[in-house]
Amino acid sequence: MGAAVRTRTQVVIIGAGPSGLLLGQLLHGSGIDAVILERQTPDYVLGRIRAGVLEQGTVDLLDKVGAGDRCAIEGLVHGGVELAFGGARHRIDLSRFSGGKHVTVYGQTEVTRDLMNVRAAAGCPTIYGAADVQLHDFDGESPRVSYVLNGQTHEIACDVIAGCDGFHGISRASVPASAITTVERIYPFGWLGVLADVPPVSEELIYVNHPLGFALCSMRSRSRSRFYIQCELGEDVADWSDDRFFDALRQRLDPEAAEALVTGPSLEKSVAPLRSFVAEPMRFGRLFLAGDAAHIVPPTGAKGLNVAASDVHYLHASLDAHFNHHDAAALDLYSPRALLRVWKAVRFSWWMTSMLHRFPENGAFGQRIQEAELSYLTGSDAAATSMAENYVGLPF
Ligand code: RFL
Ligand code: PHB
Repeated sequence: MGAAVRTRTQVVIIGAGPSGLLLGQLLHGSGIDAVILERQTPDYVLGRIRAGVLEQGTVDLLDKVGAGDRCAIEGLVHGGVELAFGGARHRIDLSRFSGGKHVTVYGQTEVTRDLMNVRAAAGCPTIYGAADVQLHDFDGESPRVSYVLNGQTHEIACDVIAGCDGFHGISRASVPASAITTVERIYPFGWLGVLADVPPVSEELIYVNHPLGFALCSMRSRSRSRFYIQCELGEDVADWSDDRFFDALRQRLDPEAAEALVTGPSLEKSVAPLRSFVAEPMRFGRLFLAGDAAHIVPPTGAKGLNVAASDVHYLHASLDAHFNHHDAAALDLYSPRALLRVWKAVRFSWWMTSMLHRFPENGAFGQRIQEAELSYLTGSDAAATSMAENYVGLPF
């Protein structure tokens, strides 16, 4: 291997998931140069089926970078969600209890595709297939990032590194253990998810608490559904035929929803573990973490992608003030501002998870307490208001 190819930019962004792509376009809009390094290919990134629910703040950020047109047309606006327990469904009127707000159902795959397209149209550089990404000297004023592409080593000098490389990325792992505090809760179950080209069970999402375990009927469009059921940790998808999955789902639904469930061949089937995780602080010298690189929430509150978007909003604000307004204190503001909102999303996601899943160790008492909480939530304006303002998204 010959000498490294050396270049320079203002910000190196590691990871071309939604966090990295959104940050890249916000920086572009502020005239700040950035290069994105992504380990995988574009098709691999687009193949991950994940989030489905966008807060208005996330939609506004997509609009701001010019990536919101398709979401405005194809996104499904939902003013409520349904909670099912004790064999019946109850609607939480999100709009009524949040002063007229709503969420938009639009898949993460499509968010990523739209961001990729605006980035390509703007001619901004993303390097896919970047192997062996390494972060250097971010404790000083002149950080560098090296990577290998097609056998050639490259090195980019920069002012700031943005670690947007997800939970298993290299950025957080590069921070000395003595400089970082992490807290974690691993839940004793996972979600088995299926994507299928069948119409949704209902107009809105149905979150189900059932003695057999949690279930969720979500959607991507009027003809494509996304379903989840609570499963054992380490469950092998190979053991779950489509028939077995839909039978287990149907058992957890109320009679009307079970009747409305249309089944069809799965387009995708996967198991996800459930975890709450926060790394603090979110800044180490000239390295800033955003999105899943810094924190994970269980998907029950639909918060992961949305809190990634608010991180990116705060990080962009700090970088804009630093580069364009020479504000010496701006970089210090990022981590404390972002963490305030992160912890509220962590709390809400933990609460939704605790209320809706079967925890074997809590037994019959735990199940009855959950049903009492759901009954209170669906019968009290005060409780419904608290859920609604969190579900539609706290302000940022
Ligand atoms: P991502 O999406 O993981 O992207 C990180 C990118 O970094 C790349 N990478 C590297 N690149 C270079 N060098 C390295 N060493 C690298 N290591 C990693 C990766 O290839 C990848 O492309 O993180 P990001 O951008 O922070 O985005 C976070 C969201 O993906 C995540 O929070 C959500 O998907 C969470 N989530 C949900 N969030 C919601 O807001 N609403 C939902 O309804 C929702 N549902 C979900 C979810 C996550 C789920 N799973 C599978 C975890 C449902 C599920 C089942
Ligand atoms: C999804 O559609 O994938 C989805 C929706 C709501 C959640 C989690 C996932 O809480």
